Amino acid sequence: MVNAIRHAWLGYERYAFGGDELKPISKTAHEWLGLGVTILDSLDVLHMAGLRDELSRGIHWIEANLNIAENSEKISVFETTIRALGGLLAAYEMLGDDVLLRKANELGDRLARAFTSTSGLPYASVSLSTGQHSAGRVLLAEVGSVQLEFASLAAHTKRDHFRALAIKAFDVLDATGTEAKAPGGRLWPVHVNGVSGKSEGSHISWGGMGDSFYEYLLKYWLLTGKKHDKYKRMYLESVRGLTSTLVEESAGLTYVLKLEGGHQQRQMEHLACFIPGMLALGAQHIPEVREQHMELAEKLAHTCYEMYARQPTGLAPENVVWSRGGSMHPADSRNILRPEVVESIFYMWRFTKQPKYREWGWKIFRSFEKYCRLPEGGYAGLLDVADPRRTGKDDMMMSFWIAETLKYLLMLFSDDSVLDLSTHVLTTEAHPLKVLVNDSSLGDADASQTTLVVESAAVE
Ligand code: DMJ
Repeated sequence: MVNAIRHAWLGYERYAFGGDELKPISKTAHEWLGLGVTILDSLDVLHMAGLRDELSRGIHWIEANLNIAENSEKISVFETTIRALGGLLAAYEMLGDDVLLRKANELGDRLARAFTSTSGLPYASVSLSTGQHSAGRVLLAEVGSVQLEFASLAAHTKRDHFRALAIKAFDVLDATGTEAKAPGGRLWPVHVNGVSGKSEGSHISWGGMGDSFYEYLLKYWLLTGKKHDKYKRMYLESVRGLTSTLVEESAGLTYVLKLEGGHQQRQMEHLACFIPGMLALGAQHIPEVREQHMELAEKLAHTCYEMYARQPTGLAPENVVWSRGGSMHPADSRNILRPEVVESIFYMWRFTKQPKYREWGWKIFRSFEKYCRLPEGGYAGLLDVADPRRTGKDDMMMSFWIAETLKYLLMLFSDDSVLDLSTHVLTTEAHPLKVLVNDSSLGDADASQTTLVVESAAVE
């Protein structure tokens, strides 16, 4: 796995260093955040993989070239938070290099200008130099997946307003949501009015636009030492909504459907395959649902693996549909190197130690090697996973390929000591953040007393 991480990084370094992402076929950079985001996203995994020279070149670039204050385009608050801020914070925790925290603090200050709407929900995009921002509708996953990074930043900088700004979104969203079939179940439409904070429309999805909001309810509760039971409650309500309203079984496969205008869509995105990992993680910490959530996690992990195993390339499409006859077919045949399936396989391995999970992960890795690796450096997504010929690549190496997909694979094939899940929580971009205790939100009188200490033996 270390070889794969090095190969991906060296391709980026050779052709796109300082750009956001590598276009490995045209051998240029793809720009969209203007932050050299592959570098920020990769630091922690370079460290975990022991790639010291590569890591020090990345840090040197940050010191010399990461110019946050001159970044004038409006950029996504969510993507910048999960990839850039999360990457800086996790690397700071691992390496203790002050330059990383200084950059994180500066980035946090500039992103904070997006949290000025009347509802308190962050605007979708903001210019880091001018503070100009977008307006209008926001997405559930975007406003509901910045809380871990901002809470961790608050603890490290002892500036609690970062945490307070981000947590507002959860509190606003707690006043919305729709009832699910089961009593006590709740689901949240993916569109939210940025001004009023109210849900809009009836599009409900645990895939794109919704996904990491649900993940962050659980993970915020874990990150803050399991003391904010409100978020555990919201998490359990959401899983009750999921199980009662969105889970179906067909031809031996359990899957998660979507709702559009009240109608069921039997379509499951690769993105939704984070769910088994999330359920398995939650099950370790919430004894009253352990058995039920682990059972569903196992079934969904199997479906997600089958999304890979049933393709001629051994790689999953972006999404699949279930036909009337009950079988599963690709709907969007691309594979863009996403992590969610190996993410869930990693959690299932950690918590069950069943060898099949390593076998699944290895098969998936071999397929990525066979179809996506480019001889001169880097990896590219596939245009059609049903086409086993070795052409048809998409000329993109997304930053989450190194940050997430290869990191989850590295952890799957390493000893558990590579990352202690009782003292760390992995963000939605797979950046490990230390569990916080004694943060000011826990009722301590003085925010300046905020401390960050490692919580041990948190798994019950
Ligand atoms: C990543 O940036 C994050 O995992 C996000 O939550 C969803 N999309 C990509 C990976 O697919």
